[in-house]
Amino acid sequence: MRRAVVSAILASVLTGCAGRQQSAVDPVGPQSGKIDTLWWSFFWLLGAIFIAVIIVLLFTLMRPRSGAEQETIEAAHKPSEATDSRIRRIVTGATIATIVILFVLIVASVGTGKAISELSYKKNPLTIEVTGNQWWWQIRYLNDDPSLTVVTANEIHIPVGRPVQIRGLSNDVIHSFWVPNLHGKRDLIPSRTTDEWIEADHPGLYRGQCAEFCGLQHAHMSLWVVAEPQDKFKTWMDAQLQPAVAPSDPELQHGQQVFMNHACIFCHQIRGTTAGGQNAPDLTHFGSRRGIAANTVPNTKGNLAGWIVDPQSMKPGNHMASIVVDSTELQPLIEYLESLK
Ligand code: HEC
Ligand SMILES: [Cu+2]
Repeated sequence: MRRAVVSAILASVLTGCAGRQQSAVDPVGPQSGKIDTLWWSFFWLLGAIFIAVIIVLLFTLMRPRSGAEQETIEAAHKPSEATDSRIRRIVTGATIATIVILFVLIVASVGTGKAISELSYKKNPLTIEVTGNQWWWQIRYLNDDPSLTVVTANEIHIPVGRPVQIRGLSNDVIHSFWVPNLHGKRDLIPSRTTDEWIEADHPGLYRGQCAEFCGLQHAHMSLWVVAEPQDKFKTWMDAQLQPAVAPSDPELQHGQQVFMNHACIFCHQIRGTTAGGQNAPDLTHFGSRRGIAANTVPNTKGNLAGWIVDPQSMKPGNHMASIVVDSTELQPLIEYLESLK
């Protein structure tokens, strides 16, 4: 109860969002559960010490003193034999207690780190490669069969109750993958892979963000983890494996042509079309995603229009070029991109 109240206060201090509170003290998986236990043991132990110190301090300051006890400065500097040995006992005791407590904390901390890294499951894990880019996340579901590899951006779907191996990479600078409800921070380092394991015990929407300052738009580099039951996850996966549907509606066909006739194709890929750019978010199923530009804004037609017309005003410094799209061509382009479910 007490714990729930403190949790709620801490969580409400953190960002409010559509999903579950983004909070390290609201764990939904075994890894974050262990981190949460460690956090609370530090909190209660160190909190108790702090309160004990304050009580002793107040007690000393407010202790009534008899007139005889008012020592002169000289007397204070020359304590009697008895006082001297008492002080020595107290200081020795406090030093030993401090060392023991610090040792206990180190053991708890190292133990938790070890326990988390040993959760490297062998039973049927799902491997997802997460690549940090200034300032968006590329997500690839790896498969031995390349035709079953799924590429998406800024939104990771995982099945509930199944261990997931996150294989972290970076294309430019050091980023840090952090979904507090699921795990601690993990740096993504250029030309190195870092692995971590996550698992969600409950379905839900968990927000994550880059936790290592990575340049101008670091604060707009967030992601969603969508944990869903196995059957829903499979439906999503099957849809993602499909190439983009060829539009039959004339307006959507027009929109597709607009995309293909502009420089969009040099950066973005839409599988099933000739757009094969590899240095920007894959748009094959863009319409099914929740956000635009690493969730800087929700994915709505209005926001998409704003993004295409002037990406630099929405997310200054980001690496999407401002492309002039004729006003008559904008609407079909938006309709087309949003139809890519
Ligand atoms: C120079 C490369 C480049 C060109 C050309 C380009 N983009 Fe982008 N685009 C990007 C990058 C990089 C991002 C990610 C920006 C970020 O989130 O920081 C992006 C993001 C997007 C997104 C949001 C994707 C998501 O999942 O968040 C859409 C939609 C988009 N671009 C559409 C277009 C359209 C339409 C065109 C052509 C009119 C275009 N882009 C041209 C590089 C480019
Ligand atoms: Cu980053």
